[in-house]
Amino acid sequence: MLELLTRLGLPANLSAQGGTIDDALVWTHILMVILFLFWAPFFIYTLIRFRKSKNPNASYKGIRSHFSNYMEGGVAVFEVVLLLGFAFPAWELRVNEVPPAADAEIVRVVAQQFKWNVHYPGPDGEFGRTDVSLINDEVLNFIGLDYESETAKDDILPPQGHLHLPVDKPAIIQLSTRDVIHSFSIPVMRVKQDVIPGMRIPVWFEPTQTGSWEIACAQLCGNSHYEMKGYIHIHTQKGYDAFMDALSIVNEIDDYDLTFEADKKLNKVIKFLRAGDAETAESFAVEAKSLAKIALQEKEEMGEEDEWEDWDEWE
Ligand SMILES: [Cu+2]
Repeated sequence: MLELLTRLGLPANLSAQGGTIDDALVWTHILMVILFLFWAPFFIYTLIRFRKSKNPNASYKGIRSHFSNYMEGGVAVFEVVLLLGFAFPAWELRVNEVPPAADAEIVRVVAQQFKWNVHYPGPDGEFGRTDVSLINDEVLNFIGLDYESETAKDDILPPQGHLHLPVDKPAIIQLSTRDVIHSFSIPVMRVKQDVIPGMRIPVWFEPTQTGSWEIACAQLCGNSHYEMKGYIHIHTQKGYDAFMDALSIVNEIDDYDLTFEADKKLNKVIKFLRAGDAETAESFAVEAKSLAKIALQEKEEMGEEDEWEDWDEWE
């Protein structure tokens, strides 16, 4: 049945915890197929058997047998089994058996019309303070990060719409939104969660395969809802570590002329993950990291003086 559903368009499950969702899907479809095989012929039979030309007058007695009661009872029992046997345990796994934070990647995702903002705590493991009053799209501070706060200094904010994670490690995503209700949906991870204003809602999943897939917004959130598309990139652990280190250094340097080469390699990582080649992606991530380190050295050697010299020329 799962194979049939996959052929009909169900995306592959590439997560460790998604199997419970698929079980519930499969058994729901089995019940529906059984119901269809009984009800559809029965419906056609009644259309012919009780047609107006043969039955000009309605029967005031109706059916006397209890057969239909037993059938309805059977369907109800099946539905109880679906709920108690599949849906409740899947939900329990999702909300009660969250992996311990120490063994997981913890990332914040902040939704906005019509983008996904991804926020990593950086090496210190602590998210910098955020405040809605600090949100300023013109200086690209989409989540209102307080750059004055000590814990914010090492935070990593990749380009909007790109979520990076390592393979075979649970990820806990803390969801929040700047504006309206959105819905964070990654079909291949069997994750879909509404993002509600004023709340921070955790979801978790464990990717089991490297590569790149789509994140969708599954809640009609405004007139450009259709373009609220993001990407989830699953790296090897080594590739992920190097990629995040490189990204962190590039953010710190904050000078495109210096980080141009490293940026090019970072783009290559994404390109190769999309093509399903995580090994090549990993080697590009390692290269990006060393290029970023070189750029950082260059910046330090240049020092602050040069910047002021440039400034004088303009005056
Ligand atoms: Cu949305």
